[in-house]
Amino acid sequence: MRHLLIIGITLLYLTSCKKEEFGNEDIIYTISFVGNWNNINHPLNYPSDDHFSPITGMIHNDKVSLFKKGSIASSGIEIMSESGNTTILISEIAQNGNNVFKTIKMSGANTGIDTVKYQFDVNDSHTYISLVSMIAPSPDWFVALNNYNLKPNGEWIQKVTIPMLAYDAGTEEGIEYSYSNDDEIPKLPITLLDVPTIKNENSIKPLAYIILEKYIVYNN
Ligand SMILES: [Ca+2]
Repeated sequence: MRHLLIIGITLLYLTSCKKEEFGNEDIIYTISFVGNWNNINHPLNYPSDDHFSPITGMIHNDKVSLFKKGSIASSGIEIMSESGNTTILISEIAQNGNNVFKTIKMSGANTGIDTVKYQFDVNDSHTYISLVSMIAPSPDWFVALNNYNLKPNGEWIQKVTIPMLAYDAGTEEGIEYSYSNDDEIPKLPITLLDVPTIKNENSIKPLAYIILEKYIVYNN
């Protein structure tokens, strides 16, 4: 009985110590956007002014999406993919209310192989990340990480490298690296990009990767 009491008091002491010492946990991720778009991986007509527009997205739950493959692009996705301007896309993200925890606003990559870093926090109600960035110059092409769950099976991912997929927004014609093209009328659904311009050996090599790494901050 006495032993049980001592064990009980010891456990209570350790538990209270841990709380006092470490406090609440904040889950933070560092994110690296790593460009992989160059004239070796994608040699056909490679442009001299290659870059990625501001990288924009959100931390959210499973009730909302930044975009859906097979659906018509929103105005925000259309303008982002055609010009790189994300003003309307950011206002669309805000319209999701409490389904979105954070809006991500990263700078663009100055060349196709630049790296851009950022960090963000998450919570148990908002475990998904979505990101887009225009492939520039292009008609309406963008790279994306769409609806990626950072806490599958109840555990936060420690570190992961994910290839971004390339999409055609379906809003502008053209198969070359060019800003000036006719509009698609009517608009076509968003599809995975399938043009000769950035194909290599019959497959599209990733134009960029996202690296996500978790760390924990303790608040007293
Ligand atoms: Ca297009």
